[in-house]
Amino acid sequence: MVTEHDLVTMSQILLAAETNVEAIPRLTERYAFDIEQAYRVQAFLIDEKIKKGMRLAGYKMGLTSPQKMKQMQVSSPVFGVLTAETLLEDGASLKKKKLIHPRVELEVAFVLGDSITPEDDLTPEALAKKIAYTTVALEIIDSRYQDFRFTLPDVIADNTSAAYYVLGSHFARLDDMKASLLHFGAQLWINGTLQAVGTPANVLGHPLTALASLVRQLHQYRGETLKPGQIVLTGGITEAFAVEAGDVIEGVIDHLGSVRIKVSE
Ligand code: OOG
Ligand code: MG
Repeated sequence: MVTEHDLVTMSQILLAAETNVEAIPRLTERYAFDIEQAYRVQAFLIDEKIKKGMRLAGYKMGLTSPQKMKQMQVSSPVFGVLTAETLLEDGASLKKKKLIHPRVELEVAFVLGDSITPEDDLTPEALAKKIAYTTVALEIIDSRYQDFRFTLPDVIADNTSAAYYVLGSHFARLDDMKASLLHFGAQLWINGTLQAVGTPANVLGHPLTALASLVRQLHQYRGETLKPGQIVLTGGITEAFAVEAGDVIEGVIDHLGSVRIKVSE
């Protein structure tokens, strides 16, 4: 059994891996810990970042599509924390050497207009009313584990591989749209080549279902609720792709616009 002290040590090992840009062996090879304890490690890690001056911007859901679950061999949706400091501007350049083995994902992002608690009606219809804006996002993930391989507790402890994220510059209102998000097409382009296609429906049947899952898990593992203005990434629509210096990556979702990032050395 792991002690409280072990959980803090694990968060420090993960933070050092991130700072030193150096992959580490999976923590589950050294410590036996469960999902609840993994979320405690994640919380210690985030507390440390907040102490250093970073600010909470929202949350990310991960492993919410069959495409991602299959690629990572982990089949439970998980959540992580987004900081304001890791939000890149649309069109920005990402320095590859700051990361271990970055991959890019195409996602739907929500900006909340209202708070959301587990007592609220969490059906997609009710949740849609609590969304201020919806846009397309790219997430840059970077597992701190060797070979980008992990078990469920490992990836939760590692803040679900969060590194950077970019939001599109077009903010759509779901209720202004005639068509349903579920019928929109999504495309990921790398260097002008269509790398993958999908639809927001890949994400647990509806990205708003991923939001509902976040509300429940956040309450269960953190005792927290969502607040207006927070950003929520709902999880990769397709599998993730390795990024290389020189790449120009563009995500497009019908009616939500596009988002772009350049990768430098
Ligand atoms: C875990 C994070 C997954 C997503 O969108 O599915 C994730 C990983 O695959 O490294 O962010
Ligand atoms: Mg993601």
